[in-house]
Amino acid sequence: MQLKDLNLKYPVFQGGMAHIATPEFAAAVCNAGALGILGTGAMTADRAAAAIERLDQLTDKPFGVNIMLMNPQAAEIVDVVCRLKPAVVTFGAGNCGPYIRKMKEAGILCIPVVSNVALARRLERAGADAVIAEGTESGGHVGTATTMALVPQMKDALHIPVIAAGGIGDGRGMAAAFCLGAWGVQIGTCLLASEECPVHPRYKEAVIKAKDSSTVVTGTLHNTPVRILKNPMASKYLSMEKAAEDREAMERLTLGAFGRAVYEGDMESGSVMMGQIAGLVKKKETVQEILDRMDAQCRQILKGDQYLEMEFGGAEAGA
Ligand code: TUI
Repeated sequence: MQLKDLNLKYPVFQGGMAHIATPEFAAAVCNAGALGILGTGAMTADRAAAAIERLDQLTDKPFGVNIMLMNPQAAEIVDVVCRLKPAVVTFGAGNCGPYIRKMKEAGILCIPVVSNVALARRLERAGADAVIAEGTESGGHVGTATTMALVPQMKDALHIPVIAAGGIGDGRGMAAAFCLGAWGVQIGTCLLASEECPVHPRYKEAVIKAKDSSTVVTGTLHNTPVRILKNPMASKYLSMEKAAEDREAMERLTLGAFGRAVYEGDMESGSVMMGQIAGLVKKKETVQEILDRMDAQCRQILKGDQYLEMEFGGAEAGA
């Protein structure tokens, strides 16, 4: 099994966003021609099993399952996927090395999300089939390197395909990823305001209203950097970090905060995860419209006419 055997119409993965990437949402992405991925980050193993079975009923296409390694039931969810065998499993927020062998024996494509080259090399040696190189532009749990810096360095260091993630919100970002050597892209933020996305309407409005400077990274002090919308909760959290306040008090602030944002639309005290390209999202569209538009724009750019026809005023190059 290889990436090309997924027979995707578009080389696009949907980020496995916990609470957000439900079976219905992932199925909509699959049916629109990309790889839909179930987000099990906030699920128990039993709920993950039921959700995988539901997604399997909702699409005939191959799909993925994301396992968030900070989930206390991550090991049990690995057993669930080995039994139910989705085409792809992506891993986030930790080192999936110990699980790779077992999953490959089950015939599953194993694709960790990584934010530095050292871990990517280790996971390639452990048998990963590809990596998702995620830049700090992404929403949620992030590393420090940007997508622009990370993708070519991953590409040079590895033999397996590299999928670019972080800061990709339209066909320009997608084309840029291919120029950096990516096999495909993973997107999340630009799907948040889609018709099919199950987040609260106020979450969608917040994405549409966001600007380039609307997100901040919280949690660096305790080694769990998370990019979220700059709202009163984020500001309070950052000032507590600055004052190096008690960790428990800070954890109380974020406890359940992501669920409050997604389900209740709490944009004040909720943790509203989104990436830096939220400012590119201007309106509600269907997932199909978003993917078709990205693909058309990407193809247009990669034909190369724009660059070749540019006038720099200098001597003729490339002749
Ligand atoms: O996992 C993500 N994004 C996420 S997970 C999430 S849920 C959460 N909520 C609050 C705190 C923490 C998590 C929200 N968004 N993206 C994939 C990703 N994985 N980005 C960075 C990493 C990563 C980080 C450390 C991968 C490996 C890693 O390794 C640590 C080690 O043990 O070497």
